[in-house]
Amino acid sequence: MPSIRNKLGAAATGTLLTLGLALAPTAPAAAAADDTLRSAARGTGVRIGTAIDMTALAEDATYREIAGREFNTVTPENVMKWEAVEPTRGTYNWAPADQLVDFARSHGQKVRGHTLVWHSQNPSWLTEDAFTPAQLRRLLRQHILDEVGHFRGRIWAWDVANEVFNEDGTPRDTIWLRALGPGYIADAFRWAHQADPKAKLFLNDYNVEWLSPKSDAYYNLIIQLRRQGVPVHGFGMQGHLALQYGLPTTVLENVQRFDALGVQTAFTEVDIRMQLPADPIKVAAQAEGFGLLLRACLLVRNCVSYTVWGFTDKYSWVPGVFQGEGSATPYTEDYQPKPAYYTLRDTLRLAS
Ligand code: 9MR
Repeated sequence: MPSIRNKLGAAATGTLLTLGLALAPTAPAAAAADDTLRSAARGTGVRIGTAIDMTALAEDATYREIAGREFNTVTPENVMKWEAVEPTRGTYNWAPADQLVDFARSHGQKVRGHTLVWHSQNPSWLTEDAFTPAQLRRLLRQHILDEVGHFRGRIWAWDVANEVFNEDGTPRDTIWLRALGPGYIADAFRWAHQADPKAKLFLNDYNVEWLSPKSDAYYNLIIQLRRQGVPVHGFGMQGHLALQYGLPTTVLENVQRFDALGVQTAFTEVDIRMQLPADPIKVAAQAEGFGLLLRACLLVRNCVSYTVWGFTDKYSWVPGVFQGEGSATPYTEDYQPKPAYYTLRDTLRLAS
């Protein structure tokens, strides 16, 4: 069977020739609306999303065009994190996050809010001062009520608590665990629910896409929270994979067990990095990985979205953090779709 890419390429070329037009070199930016990921996702019950870098969105017209055209949900990569919204104690800066919410609204996209309680990207005034546990609890409560309240009615789903477990399934040692004990997680969900009763509230982490002590910890936590009546609605699996460790084999079983609990699931930050340079085998393996996670999502009832952590290598976080690694997203730095892009679209089409 010819690849989707070839089939579409031939069709598109034919149409353009009939019209007497030349194929523009910037073919990806000029793709017809019906050839997009979001049109392929229509009818599948799964939204297709991307993290958005607000600087790129403001400065790069091609980035903006593809972001608006290909995806029907977006997640702010950084601008809703605590250090971004409250850099100085008591002074909020909502402007960049508001801009994203406006962009989403004008492009018919839902927004995943990210993230309310985390050990990272907290403002220095919060982490460096010697607050008492009672003060920290009040600060966390106020932060959640203020932020969720600010966006009330405009956020589809919140990553309420992010990365709260270690690899062995023990609670991660954070400022919150130390001061407030493990109950801070339930509190965070209750406060978020109070501030926006309609938003879907998620736990979110990496290395939880397969069966492991870490994903077991989330499975057990969700059971426990729901038994206590805590409003937890979903489990987000980030999906930061690396080809050199191999593709995981128990993703479907893992997603299925969360699905059976009756909570929503989502792949929230998918990217698949590799040791550079890329070569055709790595590129093919990467496409397989993107497809593997998407198929697992499409095969269960309550998996609601699949978000890539940036759609172009041009702004990916990976090379800055993992030396010698990169090429982790579905588009090259100059916006050429990779096999991973076509695998995503092909897979969505099979399910629609
Ligand atoms: O992509 C984000 C990058 O720009 C930030 O510098 C980094 C800081 O920790 O956070 C990155 O996003 C992370 C996300 O918020 C949570 N899961 C892991 C992501 C990659 O580090």
